[in-house]
Amino acid sequence: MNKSVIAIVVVLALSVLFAPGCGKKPADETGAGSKTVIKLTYANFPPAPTFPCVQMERWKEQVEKRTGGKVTIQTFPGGTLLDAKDMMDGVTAGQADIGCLCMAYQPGRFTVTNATSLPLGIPSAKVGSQVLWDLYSKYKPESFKDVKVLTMFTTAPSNIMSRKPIRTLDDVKGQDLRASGGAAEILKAWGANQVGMPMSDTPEALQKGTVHGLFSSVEVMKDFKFAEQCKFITLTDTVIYPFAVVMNKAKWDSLPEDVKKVMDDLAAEQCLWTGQYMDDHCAEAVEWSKKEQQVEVIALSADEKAKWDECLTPMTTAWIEDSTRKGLPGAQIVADLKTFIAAHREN
Ligand code: DTR
Repeated sequence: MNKSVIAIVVVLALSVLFAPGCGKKPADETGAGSKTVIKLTYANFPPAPTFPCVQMERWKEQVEKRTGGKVTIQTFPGGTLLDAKDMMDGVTAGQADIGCLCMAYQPGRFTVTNATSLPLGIPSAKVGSQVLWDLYSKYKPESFKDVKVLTMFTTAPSNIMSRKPIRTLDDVKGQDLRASGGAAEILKAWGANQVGMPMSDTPEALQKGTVHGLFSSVEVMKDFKFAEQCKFITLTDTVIYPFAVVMNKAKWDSLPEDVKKVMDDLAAEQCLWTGQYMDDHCAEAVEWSKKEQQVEVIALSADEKAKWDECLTPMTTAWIEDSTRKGLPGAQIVADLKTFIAAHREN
């Protein structure tokens, strides 16, 4: 090899070695032209058309837009990356950068935020989501210390969807109905035979006849086509289910300040957006169920509703006692919840 060839080889080797960022980039960052793109993964447990995934796509779109393409997010609906009960631990361990979890599926783990599932009269997902966010912001519970919380939201209040009509408290007794967390406690208080499982397992349970109905927000009548099997909705308008979107702590710490700001600024807005979407979608799903699936919507008379509500009165007192035993300010949490509900109800 003559000297000039050797010189060219050396120059080429050096230029590769000292190319910007070469050999130092984390595995999830790629150079797009002169710009470094941060790639994040986002896991979710239910199927793509359902509301937790609709809000996930909206968050992704907003973050990508507001960071001017600096961040791209790959979404994994349907439990393809993490499923319902593995979400928190999976994100903490870094199996996904971001994950969406339903806190009601792990009642003992998220005691403070699951207090939103007490029968305190949250009237809508919009109010519920803001109340949950206020509660989280005030108490910053221990259960979230290993992750960054990106947003929170709730479902709309739950109603009973069933194969058989449920018109009275007597009708609900002994019915095999599916629910989780605070909603499960409410079903038990009414005397139903409560069966616990995440929403993602419910289509199969209904199909196989393991359960004859469920207790949830009613948008699932359309999104999961439960209206094909459950021809009755009994309006109880009771309990909401709280959700959280969390990010791996180390991943969060590695993000540039401007990206963190975009995500922080989006937190409360996303919570409100999801609540509003949820309420609108529930109304639409009920209309669809009546029109397309001949579903009957059963409204309880005031006298009948009073009987149902009476069964729930001891629950809040019991929760306060239990949480106080665990060292939490139970009575204060309930008082705060009532204040937040009243404040957001008026907006
Ligand atoms: N009501 C809760 C949470 C929930 C409501 N709609 C969906 C759709 C997809 C997943 C979860 C949920 C529940 O019954 O599990």
